[in-house]
Amino acid sequence: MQNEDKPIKVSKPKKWAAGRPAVTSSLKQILSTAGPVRGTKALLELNQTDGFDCPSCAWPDPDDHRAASEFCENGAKAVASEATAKIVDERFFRTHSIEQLQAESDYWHDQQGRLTSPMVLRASEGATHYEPISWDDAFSLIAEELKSLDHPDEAAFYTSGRASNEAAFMYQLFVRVYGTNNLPDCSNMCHESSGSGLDASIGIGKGTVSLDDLHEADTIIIAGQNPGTNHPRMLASLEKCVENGGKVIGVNPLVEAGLLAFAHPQKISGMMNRATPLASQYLQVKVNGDMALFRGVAKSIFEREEAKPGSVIDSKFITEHTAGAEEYESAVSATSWERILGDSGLTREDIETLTDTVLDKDKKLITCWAMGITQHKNAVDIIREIVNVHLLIGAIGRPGAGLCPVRGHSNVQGDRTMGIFEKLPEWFHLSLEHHFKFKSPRKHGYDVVEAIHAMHQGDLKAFIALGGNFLQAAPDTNYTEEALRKTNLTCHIATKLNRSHLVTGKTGLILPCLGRSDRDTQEKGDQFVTCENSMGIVHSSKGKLTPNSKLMMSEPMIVARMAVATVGDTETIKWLWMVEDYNRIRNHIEGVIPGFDDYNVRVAQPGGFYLPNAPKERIWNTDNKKANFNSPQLSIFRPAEGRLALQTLRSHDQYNTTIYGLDDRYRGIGNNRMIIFLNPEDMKSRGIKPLQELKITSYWTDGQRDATGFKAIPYDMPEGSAAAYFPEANVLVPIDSTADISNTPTSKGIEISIEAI
Ligand SMILES: Nc1nc2c(c(=O)[nH]1)N[C@H]1C(S)=C(S)[C@@H](COP(=O)(O)OP(=O)(O)OC[C@H]3O[C@@H](n4cnc5c(=O)[nH]c(N)nc54)[C@H](O)[C@@H]3O)O[C@H]1N2
Ligand SMILES: Nc1nc2c(c(=O)[nH]1)N[C@H]1C(S)=C(S)[C@@H](COP(=O)(O)OP(=O)(O)OC[C@H]3O[C@@H](n4cnc5c(=O)[nH]c(N)nc54)[C@H](O)[C@@H]3O)O[C@H]1N2
Ligand SMILES: [Mo]
Repeated sequence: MQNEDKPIKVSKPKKWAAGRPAVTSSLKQILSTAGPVRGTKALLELNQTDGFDCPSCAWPDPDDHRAASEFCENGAKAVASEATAKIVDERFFRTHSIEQLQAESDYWHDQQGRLTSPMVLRASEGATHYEPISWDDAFSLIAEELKSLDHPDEAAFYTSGRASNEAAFMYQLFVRVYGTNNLPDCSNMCHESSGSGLDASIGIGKGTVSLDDLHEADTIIIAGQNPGTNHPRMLASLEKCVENGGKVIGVNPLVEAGLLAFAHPQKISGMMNRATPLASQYLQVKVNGDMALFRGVAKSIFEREEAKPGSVIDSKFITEHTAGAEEYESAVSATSWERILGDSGLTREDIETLTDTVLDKDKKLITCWAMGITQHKNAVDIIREIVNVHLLIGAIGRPGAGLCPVRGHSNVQGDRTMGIFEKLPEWFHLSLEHHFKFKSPRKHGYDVVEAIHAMHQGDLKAFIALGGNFLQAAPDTNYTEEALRKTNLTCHIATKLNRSHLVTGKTGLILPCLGRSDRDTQEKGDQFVTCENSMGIVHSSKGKLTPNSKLMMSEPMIVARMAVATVGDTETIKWLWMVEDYNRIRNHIEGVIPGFDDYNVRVAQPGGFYLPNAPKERIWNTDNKKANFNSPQLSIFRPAEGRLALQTLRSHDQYNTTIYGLDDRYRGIGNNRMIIFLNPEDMKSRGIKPLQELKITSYWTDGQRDATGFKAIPYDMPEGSAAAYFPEANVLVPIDSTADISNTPTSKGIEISIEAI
């Protein structure tokens, strides 16, 4: 479905990332999509202190020196996609039926341009096309539906991580005043496991390092993350670390070009394609072999300490700051080397070499991770095992050392800080109640997977989404589609057309909103919004481009209008007054959430400000006020005999469900997304030839799921593993296959078999 007619091209995977090809690719994309004038203006404003924040990933900008081109290839693609001059307007919907739109690919959808008018699909009345609707009527329709429900818990309010702090704060406030905590968000499918694991271990669900720490680290381990594609600006920090004498270690079943070497596109040497080697050691773990690897490092550390007491472990730190070290030591000694090597797929030498590096110099260790860790059944335990290793050597809360979950969406961390959370902590409810004088509901809401089930069972009747592409991002596409169709109302606040807009409840609404790059003018003049990046820095973002249509509305305004129509103003909450000047929203945020003192003053400073982060000061806000070791038995996802472990990942030409192109340049794939990477031996033993078309079957306790049309690509990866692209492979992810504790779909650990067709 995602392919154009051109034949698939397969070439050798690349050995380095960025350089001139990245610059050429960004320019090509921005010129063809946004045009020279709009495109150049957009790029010049991107990530400048007075410009707008890149809508792509959450990697921070340098605190001090920013190049005139402080963006990466994939940031440029994201901006090009948003800044396009093409529009999807009333005429577009008049000439394209839902059926026609459904037959088109996600790639085609994104290419059509920006949504510019509010539209309604009256599906239950047999409508075949979206029709125009006025903003007033759209808000009345939403309010009528929400007010007609038996209970506010029959509605759910999804958020994708691009929403600004201001939009997110208003949204969660509206939802709680309305009376529910049904606030599922993309985080539930993303770093929820990091939040759960880190909260239990160190008392905060966020990372503990800054860019300076990365630059001065002795060792940076990068596990389950592909920064060359998904956080390209991170490569500049890794290069700095290496130039300063640090080492980078890659942990990944696939050899990812961006971890091998980097040609800095803002340096002359980089533009000459001269690349700095990055990873000094590359560990091709088995899919889900990471917990065993980190346990192996811990075992080696204990053994070395025993051989030379007092030389390896940071006993002072452990005594002063941690709990559970003894249990952990027993758990580690009860784990055999045989098990560690079997589960990780690595050799003893691999693990000893890694331990040498970790213990070298001042033991300034940083571990970075992303979806290759968080989207597994035992994700929370893997993350806590990573923390265990850091605690053993005191590699947290000191310069150059700490934990670095690398967040995805550009403001996903900020949205959670603002209260987009179905399990909001009690202090936050109390603070909202104190500040706004209303009764905040306490019953926990649905997360993403629970919301899908609730829709399926008829318990959720209205689904409103502040951004995102719920249908394509969620697991088990067919089941999710059935669920969405059972609702009365689906409503998407969106910038671009996507497949979720085509699978509606009885009535479907599309509300076109401004994006990051668009100028946002309200009653008191042009506004800026604020975002929090992966390192807890809150900074401003001001759109500069003229919006494609006067009909488009800002997200805070859409939320305010929805709230006015549904719950109305109260003594303390004046919705429209708040959006006249976003400083007023920020004043309310300051009144509710700690760490935002003098918000408007501090965020006006170039670069913004850091939110407080207790573990950086070695303060642990856990129940026992200690950093906690976690001592479970080793766990691993192991498919049955003859089956494979499938992980679903991103190509170089996509932003989650938004497909910018059909190539995956670093992995050597051109013109096609319907592929499955396989180990050559696994192919041989099954008699599968390169490019042969396969049927993939996934297995779960509730039965099997099939997907067809995936071409086999032999690739350097451990036996027993397979990889296919998200979202095409989401049909295979069973709805109930989720991580323990965090309930995140196990998008990186799916049991499959393959068969030639
Ligand atoms: N250009 C671009 N940028 C993005 C995004 C995008 O789609 N495009 N998405 C954004 C979002 S929301 C997110 S969350 C991040 C995602 O950033 P990543 O987490 O880097 O994204 P994935 O492609 O899912 O990559 C997962 C990596 O983990 C590896 N992996 C899979 N299973 C395992 C395992 O068991 N162990 C180990 N060690 N590795 C494993 C895969 O081989 C792959 O390299 O990027 C953000 N930035
Ligand atoms: N199998 C599998 N599934 C996965 C993953 C995986 O690795 N494998 N990754 C998961 C992860 S990490 C994530 S974060 C989720 C992503 O889930 P989502 O965040 O729901 O998906 P996106 O593709 O980022 O959403 C893209 C849509 O957002 C809208 N949009 C873009 N910018 C804006 C804006 O500024 N405002 C508004 N209102 N709308 C905007 C556009 O209409 C666009 O079509 O997917 C998850 N699903
Ligand atoms: Mo994500």
